[in-house]
Amino acid sequence: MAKRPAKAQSKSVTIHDQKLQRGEGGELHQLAQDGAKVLTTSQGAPVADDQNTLRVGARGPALIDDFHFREKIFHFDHERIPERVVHARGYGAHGFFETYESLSAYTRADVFQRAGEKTPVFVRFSTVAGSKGSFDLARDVRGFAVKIYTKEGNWDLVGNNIPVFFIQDAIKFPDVVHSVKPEPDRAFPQAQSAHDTFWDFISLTPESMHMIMWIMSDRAIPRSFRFMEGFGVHTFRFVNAKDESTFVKFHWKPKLGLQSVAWNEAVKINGADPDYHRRDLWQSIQTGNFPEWELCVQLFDQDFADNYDFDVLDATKIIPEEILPVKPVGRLVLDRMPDNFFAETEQVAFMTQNVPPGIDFSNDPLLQGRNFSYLDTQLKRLGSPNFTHLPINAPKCPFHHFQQDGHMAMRNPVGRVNYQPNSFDPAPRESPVAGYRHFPSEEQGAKVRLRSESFADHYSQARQFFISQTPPEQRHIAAALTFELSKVETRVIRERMVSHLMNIDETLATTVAEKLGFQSMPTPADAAVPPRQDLEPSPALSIIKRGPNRFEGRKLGILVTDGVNAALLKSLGSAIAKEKAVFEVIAPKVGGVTASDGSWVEADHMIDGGPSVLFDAVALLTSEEAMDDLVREATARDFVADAFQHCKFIGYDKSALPLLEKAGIADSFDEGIVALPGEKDVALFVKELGKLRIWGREPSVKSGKASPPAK
Ligand code: HDE
Repeated sequence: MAKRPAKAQSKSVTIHDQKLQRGEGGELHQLAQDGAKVLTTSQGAPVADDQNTLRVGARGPALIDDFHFREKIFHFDHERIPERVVHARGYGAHGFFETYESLSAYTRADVFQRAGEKTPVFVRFSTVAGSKGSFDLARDVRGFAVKIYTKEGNWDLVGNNIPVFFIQDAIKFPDVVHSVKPEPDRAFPQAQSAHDTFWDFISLTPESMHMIMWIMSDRAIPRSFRFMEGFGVHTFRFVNAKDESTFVKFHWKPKLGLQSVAWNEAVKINGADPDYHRRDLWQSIQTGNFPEWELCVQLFDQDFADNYDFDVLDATKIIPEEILPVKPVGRLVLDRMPDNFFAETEQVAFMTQNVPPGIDFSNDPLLQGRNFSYLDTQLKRLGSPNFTHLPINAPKCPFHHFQQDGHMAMRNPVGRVNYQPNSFDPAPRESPVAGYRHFPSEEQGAKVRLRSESFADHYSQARQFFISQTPPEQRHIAAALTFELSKVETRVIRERMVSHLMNIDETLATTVAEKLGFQSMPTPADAAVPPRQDLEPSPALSIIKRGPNRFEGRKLGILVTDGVNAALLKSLGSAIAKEKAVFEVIAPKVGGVTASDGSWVEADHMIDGGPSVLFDAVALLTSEEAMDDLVREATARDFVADAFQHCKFIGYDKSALPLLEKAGIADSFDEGIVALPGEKDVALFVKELGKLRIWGREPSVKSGKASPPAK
């Protein structure tokens, strides 16, 4: 006998004798029998049965009378909107911007007038190349887009975590993006620059060399959004009440310092937790550890611009902080996750052209192109010119205009007047005083398609970036280039790239060539302008030189077994909390373990689910009786071996020595492998975690040679 579909336990309502509840907005909700709100259609009709379609008899055909089913499936079929062409994968949060001091001497932007004033913001971080469902730890630039809801309109500072860009003119944007995206005939690789078309384009585009140095550096694999810088990239203008202009570059500096992961770690994180960056932001905000950045500005006048070594309109160049210091002008705090990812993070529409009075553009050809592009993209993606009606995109200040109608119009102008000029009070009027005034820069010249000669130096700052890095960071750049180019099948592209590297740093070029197995070195690429050798290193460009020296905001992974020393676990936990860091417990079974004093310790992960790549440092709090089993677990051995090869601190109870041995590091102890308790006080161990990595370990790991025992 055919099985009959079960009749749902539908929450039926007696419409004429219904219970009602008043909602937050004063609206009345019908209540089901158990007190929950009654499910309705989008037209508001109460639904009696949401488990079965309407049909003729229990086993008969479906009926088109079923408006509830039709509406539900129709809506589901239209749930997706086009993902962003670039920056498709992203994650956002709400917060506020707090102004430190009045900048009225430079700008009349209302947001910068009063010390201590807080302005609401929404920030969206993103990767660039991958699609919406791609993993977080791609080697890629990160978007750092900030919408500041000022009292004089929304200001969108749509930046990246790298202060330069691949190209100088917006007309090349479709090309660079096409080249990095999956190749069109085969639709792979996803979220990767390591393939022929990207490096083909890059090797034919010398202006990208400075960006290539950044993107092959650890900046492209950040530990979390919380530990990365943001940059407005372009030169903008501040304009004050007297219509005087000052050039400005914007920088966001993370309060907790910069931090990145190792490439081998990134690859493993992508498998273990593809949402690693999302989860990090979610967890830190949900637990009240609100991430914070300082907004800093570099301010300069026309005279500086005229005399600086490079063109300030060229987005492939920076002004080193050592030449022009950065001035902190406010702070950004993210303290609230969106209520709904789609409504806010997916539908937020950033546009570089959103600027309030007092902030203006320069002639940077990339910025000019962006100002043109972002409106199109929002119309395509959100499907209606009324995307500003979505709460996430609407200004939070009063607004009055005569735009009307169109798809999804939610607020048309009220009243009789929808035109200007008009003679009806109180219809809105323009205001020459309060209104946005563009800086009246004088422009002249022939109508040409021409790249300025002042944009021609493509190598000098690439070199400056490279020589500003510490030896481990330089090794990572060489390794990244080698990895990426090893995935390029066309030999001539690899050679072309190395010929560019020769104009940047000869040792870098020869290292990469040697690791790729070149038989001979190519000749250096033709350079439009001879690369300068005299630019001083800029220490501000190195992540390691500006290390945080504290473990605050980081995460320790504690591997425990039955019999874990309860007192040690407790003191480690409180030392971590004192440092304003967090820890998670990893155990053979996720249920937990019994500690030495008989207490039960809950685990956050089983070993397979909590590999050491997810943590900034690890501790092995094991017991002798559990060791026999533990050393036979491949995942436990990987936990330790990975922590070691990723140069992390490893604290261990002496019962864990057999595990260290099985992981192949018993003869390679260094200052980062610390017996607990004993060798060092637990609190001191936690303090030392602030060094984050023992980079000195790296060369021996790479060459497979163990370093000599430290003691
Ligand atoms: Fe974008 N960029 N971009 N871009 N960009 C977009 O707008 C574009 C550039 C950046 O979290 C798109 O809403 C052009 C530089 C971020 O929603 C699109 C050019 C920088 C985001 C677009 C550039 C950026 C975008 C795609 C060359 C760093 C994500 C979806 C001139 C300063 C914003 C969208 C978010 C997004 C165009 C270059 C940053 C297609 C034409 C340089 C952070 O409009």
